[in-house]
Amino acid sequence: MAKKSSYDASSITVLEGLEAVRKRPGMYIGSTSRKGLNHLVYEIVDNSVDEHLAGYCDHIEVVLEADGSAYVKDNGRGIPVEMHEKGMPAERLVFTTLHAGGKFGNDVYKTSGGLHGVGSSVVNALSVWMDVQICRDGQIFHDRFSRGLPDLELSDGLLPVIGKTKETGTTIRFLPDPEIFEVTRFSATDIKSRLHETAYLNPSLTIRFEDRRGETPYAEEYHEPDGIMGYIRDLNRNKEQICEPICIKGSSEGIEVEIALQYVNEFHENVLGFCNNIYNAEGGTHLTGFKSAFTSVINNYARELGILKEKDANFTGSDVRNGMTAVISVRHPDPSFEGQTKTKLDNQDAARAVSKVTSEEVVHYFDRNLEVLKNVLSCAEKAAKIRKTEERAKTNMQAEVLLRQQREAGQL
Ligand code: TSJ
Repeated sequence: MAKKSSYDASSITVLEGLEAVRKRPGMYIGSTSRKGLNHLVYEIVDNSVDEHLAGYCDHIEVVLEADGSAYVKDNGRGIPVEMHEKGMPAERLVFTTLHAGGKFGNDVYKTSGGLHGVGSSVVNALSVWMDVQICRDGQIFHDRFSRGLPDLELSDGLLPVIGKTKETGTTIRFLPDPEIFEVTRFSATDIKSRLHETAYLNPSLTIRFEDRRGETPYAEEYHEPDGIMGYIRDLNRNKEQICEPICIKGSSEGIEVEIALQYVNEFHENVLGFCNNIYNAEGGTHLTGFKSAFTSVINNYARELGILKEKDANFTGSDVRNGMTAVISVRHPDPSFEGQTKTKLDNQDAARAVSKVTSEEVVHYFDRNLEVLKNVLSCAEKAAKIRKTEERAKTNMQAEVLLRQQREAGQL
């Protein structure tokens, strides 16, 4: 019988790492609810998106299988399989070491957010099994794990080859562990929505989704060559549009900024922020930078055009964003997050970069599109009028309450 090699220092580290993840899964994936379960898929997909951002992958396939497992397949270069200095193939390091991502001397790696940057080893630790196929150098390499631990003995530290191929790419299959998760059924709705979002943010990527759990398989493909402009168009699809969508781009301090916005006939704003492809539910510095710059640009125009007179107060931020749908997407080399769910961008340089790009490019656009500017200004005027009426009503109400209180107290 082939004996497992005795535990050396590196396998003890692996065991400790896996144990920590399985003991406190919430620390690594947020929760063990359906949300945490879906996160396993996002975490794996984000690795393929990173490969896309590095310039080597334009197709990703995500499949939910009838047995409760999922697989993610890409046409990238394939995870490196050669022996690493730690005494195992690079691929094994990726799946058994926490924070192993980005250790291949490839700077572009990890441009996408990754789930709190924890990586595929966490998904591995929280799966009953994980199966890896890598197409590279004309060969198909295979590896397999159970609850994070390698199943296969390697000879000379080489991964087994199970076939030949002309293709390159990575396929990861995994079955989430029911010992860990409260529910083990992925939400197709949530996963589809996230994949579609990823497609909007990566215009040259195609993502195919398939759900094989039902009686008849269901498949859908996401490819959004218009990027965040297409996102805005679809968010506003069934709404009355007040102006054409506006798209601005630029970069500053090494931060790339892309903004798409459009006004619709509604009395609220919908401003979404993304950093390195990850949605920032709690907003952050990119949104504050955009909002302050946009507000001051609009106020400057309003004064120039005499819409605001000398005696008038400025429009407020929410006046100028009344009816606005916007997507603010930044690429930051070293993002940091704060907040309850760590989804609030915290970098001050992002605020400066977005503010600079917004001031310059929005002015550039409106100077050439006065009709759009007029529509935007009339949205702001309408909002300001309503706000002032409400403020007056509130003041009147407070005065009435005060009067009544004084009357009842016998003071009047
Ligand atoms: F993380 C993961 F293992 F879960 C995973 C990684 C899952 C999936 C579906 C795909 C991937 C992945 C990794 N796709 N493509 C890559 N690429 C690399 O890891 C890679 C390939 C080549 C080189 C190189 O410098 O030659 C460097 C890297 C990081």
